[in-house]
Amino acid sequence: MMRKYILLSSVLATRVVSALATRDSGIYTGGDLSGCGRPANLSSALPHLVTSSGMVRTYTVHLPPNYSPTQQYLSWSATTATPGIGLFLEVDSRLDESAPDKIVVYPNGVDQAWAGANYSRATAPEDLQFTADLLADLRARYCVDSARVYATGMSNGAGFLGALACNDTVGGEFAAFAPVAGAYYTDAHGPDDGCKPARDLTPILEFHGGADESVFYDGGQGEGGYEPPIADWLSWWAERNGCQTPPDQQDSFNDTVHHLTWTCRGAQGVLQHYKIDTMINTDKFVCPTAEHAWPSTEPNFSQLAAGDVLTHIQASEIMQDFFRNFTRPAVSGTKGKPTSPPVARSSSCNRARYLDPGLLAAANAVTIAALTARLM
Ligand SMILES: *[C@@H]1O[C@H](CO)[C@@H](O)[C@H](O)[C@H]1NC(C)=O
Ligand SMILES: *[C@@H]1O[C@H](CO)[C@@H](O)[C@H](O)[C@H]1NC(C)=O
Ligand SMILES: *[C@@H]1O[C@H](CO)[C@@H](O)[C@H](O)[C@H]1NC(C)=O
Ligand SMILES: *[C@@H]1O[C@H](CO)[C@@H](O)[C@H](O)[C@H]1NC(C)=O
Ligand SMILES: *[C@@H]1O[C@H](CO)[C@@H](O)[C@H](O)[C@H]1NC(C)=O
Ligand SMILES: CC(=O)N[C@H]1CO[C@H](CO)[C@@H](O)[C@@H]1O
Repeated sequence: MMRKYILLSSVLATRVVSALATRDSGIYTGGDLSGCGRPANLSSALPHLVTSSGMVRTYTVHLPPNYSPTQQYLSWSATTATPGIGLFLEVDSRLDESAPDKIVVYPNGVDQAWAGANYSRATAPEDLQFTADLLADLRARYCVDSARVYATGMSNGAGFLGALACNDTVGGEFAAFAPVAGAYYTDAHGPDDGCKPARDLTPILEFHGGADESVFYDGGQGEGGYEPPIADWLSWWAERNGCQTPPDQQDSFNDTVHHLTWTCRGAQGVLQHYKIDTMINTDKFVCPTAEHAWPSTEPNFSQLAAGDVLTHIQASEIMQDFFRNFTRPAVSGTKGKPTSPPVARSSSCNRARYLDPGLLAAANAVTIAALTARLM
């Protein structure tokens, strides 16, 4: 595993050097390394506590099984769907398996929700500050490569990534974003709607079900307020990133999966999108048309909750390839100049399913099983 990681990082390093040959700034090297050299308790599955904006916030961490405190690791931060319990997404997305050589972090939302929705208890400034405080805490505990910190999330958690990508301080800590089925409440009114990305290229990969009945593909009044149409939200990011339009489009699986790729300021694939017309390729059960799920070729919790079974694509794998292509550039000299290529109607059925105590209990049982497996 470690050997594989080193190989990967040297491949990345090679690519980084050649991509940067024409720029006067290298990759970001200013990260806090105080957690390096500090032994970690590999058997602890307890959440970490962080006081942020006067609240005690929590997050759990999945370390690589052979974590070495002297090795700098990539880190993924995964914000959850409603209910915003980090472990729910951990089991659901199987990120720990998809990214076994990474530190994967699962922050918990306040009252199980992330900022932006009208049902969220934390405000966007509070959740942004929590993200900053969490990163500081993480770097003090573990050995984190600050040039390679990424964010993913689902639903309400993915919507919060929309706010994060629009933030020029803590948002700038992330090299790339991969929201799944996001409800972008905080970025819903056009390209200049207070969005201040940290750099002139913000790598984003969005996955969305075309028939999502919880966070509508075509936007409108959602469960937590007005949601922008996904095509509009993508067009705003295309504008912010200086992308060529229209994007390249590839249709697959009998024209049910559509992959859009934009070239932005000369860099290919900075903005990408998968529209999945139907999240179902076998049986339907439970609640037949919710389509609000983490795309996976193997059944999982959000699919079960949405009444879906299998999708044609595996989002966790695709986002890993995407993240691998991007590294956070150096702090100076990246904003406002031409860049070289980047481094590297709500369904009550669905909502009810998410909150169904039986399903939650099942999820908790799976979570406990996963944790037990990890302790062994
Ligand atoms: C590691 O974590 C486990 C489980 O939380 C705990 O029982 C154990 O005491 C911890 N070990 C150390 C050395 O802190
Ligand atoms: C970005 O987030 C920080 C919290 O870390 C906050 O203080 C700042 O106001 C935010 N900036 C924008 C443009 O939202
Ligand atoms: C949140 O917004 C939705 C959609 O606009 C609305 O139906 C709902 O009543 C709002 N809820 C609260 C608590 O404001
Ligand atoms: C496309 O549809 C045909 C006929 O329904 C089916 O046999 C085939 O397996 C489908 N291909 C894919 C990739 O889904
Ligand atoms: C990552 O970059 C490689 C090389 O440029 C490219 O072939 C691949 O499609 C990219 N992957 C993603 C998910 O963008
Ligand atoms: C609820 C559910 O189906 N969870 C599954 C998610 O995927 C993992 C790995 O395949 C399964 O072990 C879980 O049971």
